Amino acid sequence: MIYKNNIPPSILDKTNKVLYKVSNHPICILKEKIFEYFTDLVKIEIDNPYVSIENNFDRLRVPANHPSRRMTDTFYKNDKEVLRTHMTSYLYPIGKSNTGKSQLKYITCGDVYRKDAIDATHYPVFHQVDAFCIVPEGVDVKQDLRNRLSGLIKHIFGDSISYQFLEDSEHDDVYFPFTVDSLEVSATFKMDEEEKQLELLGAGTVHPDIMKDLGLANHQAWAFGLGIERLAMVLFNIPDIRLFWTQDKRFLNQFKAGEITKFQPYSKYESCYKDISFYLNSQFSYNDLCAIARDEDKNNLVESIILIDEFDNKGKTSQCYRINYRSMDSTLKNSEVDKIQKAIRKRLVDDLKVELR
Ligand code: FA5
Ligand code: MG
Repeated sequence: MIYKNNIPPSILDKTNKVLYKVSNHPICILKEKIFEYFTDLVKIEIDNPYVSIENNFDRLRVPANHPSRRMTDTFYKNDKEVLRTHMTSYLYPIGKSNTGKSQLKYITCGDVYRKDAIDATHYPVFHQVDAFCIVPEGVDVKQDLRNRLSGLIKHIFGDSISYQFLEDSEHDDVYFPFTVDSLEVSATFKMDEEEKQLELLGAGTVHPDIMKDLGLANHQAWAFGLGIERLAMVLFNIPDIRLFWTQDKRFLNQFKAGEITKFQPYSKYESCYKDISFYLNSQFSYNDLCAIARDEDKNNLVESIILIDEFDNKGKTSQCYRINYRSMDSTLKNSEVDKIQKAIRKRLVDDLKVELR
């Protein structure tokens, strides 16, 4: 597989924003709050978001043919480097750097990049906190991890949140190639009068092969990675993940360093939608549609892409997607929306070979 640069300008533009260091931004406020809880871990921040394919995937046992490696899922700089898709990509370089001293007790934070779905809780750039901690002999690594995570959630939310541990022994989809005894934590909370369930973090015991690779074969360590936006949306009551990137003063001026306050909604700019219907072929995937939309949507106007209708006709499957448009920073221009929609339609035919209806 030859990987070429597939990083559009709209994404490149995000790589020097370092929101997690802007002290009155919700991302940074929450990061500080999380860091504060882990007093025993060394804090490490690496601003350069480019990492080697080896550290992002190979060393973490991500199979060579795993879908997350595709050009439609990951931003490649070239055939050696990617925009980090998770903050776990430092496990090997940091863990290995102190060979002999096994200093694997750290917490890190940074912006990560994925060609993901487009909706109110997914964004191609988001922030993760990742932590690793070697436990002393005799300590139950699983129990220690669960205690720490419960403690963290209490530290952030107090008792006002209900959360669940989803264990890999009970849920097949809870899986990370770099951990065993993996688990996820999800939370139930109310937003806009609606009860919502949101995945907050993934965690587990670092895989024995990786410990061996680090020269720590006789040790055990736990690790976890959480999405800051997800927690921040609940904590600050922020309804749309794109707001974290707005330049609107009505958003930015609401928050103060070190303080957790509820977001006061202000009137949104109006939205509009355009539907697109087509007969699928076997190649088509929703992710490819999102990837195309993201490419053509240079100014982040696409708010969501939702499947609204599907039917079978003479052995062919037809789907209809609704593309919702809204700008966070200005009034939509019809001509701009039309231009994006037209470009998406064209690329659906040219690249994905679907039959438009
Ligand atoms: C990971 O990225 C693992 N590296 C986490 C991990 C670390 C597991 C160490 C075990 C040990 P996952 O892809 O599930 O896992 O992402 C972690 C969290 O990031 C999710 O729980 C979610 O809160 C957040 N997240 C994932 N995708 C997005 C997205 N597109 N937008 C916003 N937040 C996201
Ligand atoms: Mg996940």
